[in-house]
Amino acid sequence: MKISDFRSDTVTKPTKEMYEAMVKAPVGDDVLGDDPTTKELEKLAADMTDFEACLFVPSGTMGNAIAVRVWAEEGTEVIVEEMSHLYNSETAHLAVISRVMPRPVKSNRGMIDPEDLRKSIRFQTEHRARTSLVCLENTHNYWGGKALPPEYLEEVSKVAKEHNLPVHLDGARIFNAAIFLKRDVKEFTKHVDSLMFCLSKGLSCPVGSMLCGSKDFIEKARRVRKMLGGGMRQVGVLAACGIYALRNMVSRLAEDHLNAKKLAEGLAEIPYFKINPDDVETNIVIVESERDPEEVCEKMREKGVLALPFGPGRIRFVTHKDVNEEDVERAIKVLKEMS
Ligand code: TLP
Repeated sequence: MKISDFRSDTVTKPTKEMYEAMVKAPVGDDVLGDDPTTKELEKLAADMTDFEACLFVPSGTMGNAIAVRVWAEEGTEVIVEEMSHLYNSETAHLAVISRVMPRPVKSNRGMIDPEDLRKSIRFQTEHRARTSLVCLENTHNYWGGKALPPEYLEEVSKVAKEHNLPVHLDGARIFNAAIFLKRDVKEFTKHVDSLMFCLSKGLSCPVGSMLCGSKDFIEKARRVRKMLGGGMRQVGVLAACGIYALRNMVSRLAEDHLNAKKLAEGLAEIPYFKINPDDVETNIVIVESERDPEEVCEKMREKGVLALPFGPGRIRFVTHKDVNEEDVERAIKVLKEMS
């Protein structure tokens, strides 16, 4: 049976060109600093994001964990948006690896009000831990792929700077934000001190994320990556896919956004779903379901359509290069038949 897989953009398979690039990639031992392809990817990512340096890491989670560990002294507080991936879905590395206290702050569509941010910043006293870092997410996964505009990041950065705080951006899908808002990725990155973005999501690489920052930050990050067991050897075979993706896979994200919109329009017609298609900006579609999400997803699976139960009363569909308009139509048809 043909499968239409909307569970995540992480399910994307490498392209034929990526496999070819893997075969041709010159490699060396990257822990010894000898892998030319990884160096090329790190340089390309730094150029595209306008940071001094970048580091190839195995996953987005490790990239975020390293960033927090580098920026935040143990026993301090890290401000996180309440629904962020970093706070909710990275198996508590804030507590376990960095030994910091998360201070979750409410937001509207992933955007913490700068005034609320200001009020959440704490100074050290005999009783209190000081704030050491502010983390944001763009696009925002659990808010349904919302894109945070550069102007908002600028406002946040202003407040953070007033208090001498670095800002880390979980930009797992920053290129989706850039494509949706029709802005260069550099316009976002100039307002943050470090960025993590994923190659293994909509950009379709098999593995890998990039951590970007100053030379000093990346030097420290390299040590933490090694400590966490993320130093890799002939990793140029994977970096080669990243180079291909950054050069060729970014602009096509617009197609995923179009398909997500079409999917949302169809899902809006299902009687037991609630969704406003106007809210869908990028490639993530989250519907509220009156029927049990687990049961709905199981029934869809039987018909070859996959989506993820996404918390109480919610189901998430993600569009990506390996689902097309036909898959979208099929998903809507299957759901209509189920109602
Ligand atoms: N997100 C995954 C799941 O964990 C939910 C997905 O399918 O969307 N930041 C953001 C905003 C993410 O969405 C994810 C992965 C990560 C970080 C972590 O990346 P990985 O999976 O590479 O560790």
